[in-house]
Amino acid sequence: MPMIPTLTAFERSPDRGRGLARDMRVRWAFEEVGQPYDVQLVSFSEMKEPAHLARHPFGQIPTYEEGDLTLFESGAIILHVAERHAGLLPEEANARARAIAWMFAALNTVEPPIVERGMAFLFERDKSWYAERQALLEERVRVRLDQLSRRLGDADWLDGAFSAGDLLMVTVLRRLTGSGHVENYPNLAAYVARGEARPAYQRAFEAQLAVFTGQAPAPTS
Ligand code: GTB
Repeated sequence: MPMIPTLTAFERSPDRGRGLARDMRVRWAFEEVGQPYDVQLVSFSEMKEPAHLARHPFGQIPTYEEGDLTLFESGAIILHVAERHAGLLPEEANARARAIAWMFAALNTVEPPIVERGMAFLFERDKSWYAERQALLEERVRVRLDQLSRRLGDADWLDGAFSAGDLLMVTVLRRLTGSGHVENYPNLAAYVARGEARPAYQRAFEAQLAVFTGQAPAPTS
């Protein structure tokens, strides 16, 4: 009997079901490969208690538990899922290595300036120096989007077929929702929309939204 992995997610996501927290990307990966999963919802206080700190040293979500394996870090979880199921990484060795490079690029090169911008907006907006800092942060995001847009060009995905690299990149770009940044690059806006249009994305989105609305997601065939 195969074990069903359990993912942890916010009991009350501050994004009110917009799918911006990092459980969304793991849900999407599970849906892409057809892996059923359970979700354990955790409150902000539970995340800092010993039971959750044993799963996640930094007291965050998401985590992954399957049998005697516990993982944290959304990228590591998705790599684990992608290595064990077809659908998120190419078979051919070099193409697979390049797709993994895009996973790291999403998390290490594109996400940091986006998160930094978001954190400054949330926590530093009332500081006297915010306007000056904001200009720097906006510029850093623009530089990365410019580079990414040029590399994507008119391709559908970053390197051939859709991969875990695209999955992560789309979720990272979604964190700019409402900022107008992505809309400045029609090819990136279309890229995000292509990701969001995937049936697996939509099932994952509905499932995380149901946590917020309290309604079970519609059954899928
Ligand atoms: N590097 C880790 C990973 O990729 O898994 C980062 C994990 C992380 O930042 N988790 C956040 C968390 O648990 C949730 S996703 N924070 C609680 C804490 O640190 O105490 C970040 C997030 C939260 C909320 C929104 N939102 O509301 O829009 C978006 C993103």
